[in-house]
Order: sequence, then C-alpha cells, then structure tokens
Amino acid sequence: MKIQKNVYLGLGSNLGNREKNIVNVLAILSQNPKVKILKISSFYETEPVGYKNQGWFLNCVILIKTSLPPLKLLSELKNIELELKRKKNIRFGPRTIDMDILMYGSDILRSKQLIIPHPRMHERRFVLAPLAEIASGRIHPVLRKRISTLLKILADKERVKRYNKTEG
Ligand code: PH2
Ligand code: MG
Ligand code: MG
Repeated sequence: MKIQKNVYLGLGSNLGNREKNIVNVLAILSQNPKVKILKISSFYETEPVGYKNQGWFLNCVILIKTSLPPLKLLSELKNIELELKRKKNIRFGPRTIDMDILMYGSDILRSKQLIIPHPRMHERRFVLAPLAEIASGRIHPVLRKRISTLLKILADKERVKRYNKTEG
C-alpha cells in the first residue's frame, strides 16, 4: 500500500462567485481517487493581504489524505486552478481560486518549485484562523509550535470574519 499523508490545503477566492468557486474545487478534488477530503473548516471573509486594491477573499482550509507526492499534488492543484480559469495577473492580486499546500505531513521541503510548510502561513490570519479550527494541536514542523499558539501570538491585524454559507 502506498504511503498516505495528511495534507492541509489553503483555498482562497476573491473573483466571481467566491463560495461557488470553493465548492467547485472541493467537488473536483473529491473526484480524484488519490485524494480523500477528511475535514473542511468554516469559510471566512478576509481582508486582502499584500495587494490592497481588491475585494475581500473567501478563505478556508481543508485536510486531505493523499498518496500523491508533494510535486505531483502541486501540479494537480495547478491543473484544477486552470480548470476554473484562474486569472492571475498581479502578484498577490485578485484570483478566481488559489490553492496552496500549507503542510504535508510533518515534512519539510525546500525546492525551487515548492516550499513546505508554506513560508508565509504563520503570518496570515486568513490561514491560521481556519487552520486552528481543524488542526489547533498540530505542530508547525519548522517553528515547532502548535497552530493554536501561532494564532495566539500572531501580530497580523487583517480582519477575518466567519462567513455564513448560502443554503442549498
Ligand atoms: N492570497 C494571497 C494574497 N493575499 N489575502 C487574503 N485575505 N486571502 C488570500 O487567500 C490571499 C490574500 C496570495 O495567494
Ligand atoms: Mg496563496
Ligand atoms: Mg498559490
């Protein structure tokens, strides 16, 4: 049997129907036989970080189990982003859907294409707030602190609000 890893993904959208974009991604991911979705956080409305002149994001974090190695998973995520016709022109700017690998088991990876854990995850409330909901006790493999601790000591003042999903 192939090794399966617990992987946390951050999802974000701030163009078009943001909720639908995220729900679509979850549907596409769940069709992949090598990916099993185990947990989904609440959705959060979040103030844009970095490039300010854009709409608020909808963000969430999910836990999946997968046998895909990190770079294969990354290319799978890029394919899904393309499938949803992501338009990304500005760095940190508006996007239909963005899918980031936050943590891959306890692995630490520093390759040209991919850095794991995500190098900015601990500085971002839009990541830590949803992540703390489904992984508060997990240890950040590099910083060696619990996710709940990282959230507690976070200085980032960007606003995040729990979002009430549309019915049906
Ligand atoms: N993603 C970025 C840059 N800024 N801000 C929020 N609130 N949410 C995001 O997902 C986000 C961002 C780059 O991927
Ligand atoms: Mg991102
Ligand atoms: Mg990304």
